[in-house]
Amino acid sequence: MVVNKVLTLVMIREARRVLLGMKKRGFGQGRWNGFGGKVEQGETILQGALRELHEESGLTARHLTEIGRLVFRFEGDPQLLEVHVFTGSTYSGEPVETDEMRPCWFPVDKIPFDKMWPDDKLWFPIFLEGKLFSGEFTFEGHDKILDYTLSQVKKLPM
Ligand code: 95F
Repeated sequence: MVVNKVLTLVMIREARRVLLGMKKRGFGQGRWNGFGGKVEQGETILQGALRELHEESGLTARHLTEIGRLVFRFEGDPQLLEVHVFTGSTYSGEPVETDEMRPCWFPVDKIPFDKMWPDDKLWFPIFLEGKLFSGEFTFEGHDKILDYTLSQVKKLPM
């Protein structure tokens, strides 16, 4: 039986800038993205988000709040990826480069969409407005979105 994979994605957001990491290896290598990854057995989705943020960026977030729910289908792969998107603005520590990620602050009007997953340019505007969103994307390979739905929502489903 195919079990959907649950992943997290964390964007640290200050008033005019967002912290992204350049993925140095593995899935999404060569692209800027938030911090995140697989939720492990025995941890909640929020705990997974906090752990991955710390492992990949060196930051300890004080509060994270879930702002989006994204489901990805890659053509030919039966497994759906369910990504829980979080944001927060209060943290301790300073961003550090790790084996996995090279962190960098980007002004909100200079987000490097041409070096990010192609869905990001679609939902980032909603995120930057401080609103909640929910979407589903079907990819062909890693560069092409075949079809998608995306909407701003009042609440995220449990
Ligand atoms: C974005 C993604 C993906 C896509 C990669 C895996 O960790 C969670 C984030 N992630 N992030 N913005 N787009 C298509 C691949 C699922």
